[in-house]
Amino acid sequence: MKEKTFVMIKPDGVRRGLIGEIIKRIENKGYEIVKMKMERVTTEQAVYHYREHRDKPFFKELIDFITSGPSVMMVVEGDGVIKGISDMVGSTNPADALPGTIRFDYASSVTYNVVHRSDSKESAISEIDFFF
Ligand code: 3AN
Repeated sequence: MKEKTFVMIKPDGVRRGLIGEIIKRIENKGYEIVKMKMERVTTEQAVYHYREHRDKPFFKELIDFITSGPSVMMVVEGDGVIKGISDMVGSTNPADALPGTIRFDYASSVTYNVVHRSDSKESAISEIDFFF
């Protein structure tokens, strides 16, 4: 079933010149990028986006990082794209990510993990609505 998900190349991915590599993986898989923009996430957006982590000890580091430079935001469409992109991105902690996933191949830590992707149908709908 055709669906849409939200993907963001985080500031570490942009700084390290990984935009092309990540887009290539998405397109090679046959998914379609239907919207895309490059923008710095504001503090207000970051606090809302990561609200479920607001009481965690890493919250400030997370907000400082995600607002530290421009990110590339995309809406990606395809059959089963929410799970497909989650599988392509890999586990939150790169130490647990499988070889061949973006986070295994490029992420240096759980904070600097290169890409965000929606983790469910509900979050895909609300994140697309929030960022586009
Ligand atoms: P994902 O990015 O895989 O959806 P979430 O939503 O659990 O993972 O976490 C959002 C972000 O919060 C992660 N990408 C990471 O930057 C940060 N984060 C999550 N857990 C930790 C942790 N234990 N230590 C530091 N940062 C964390």
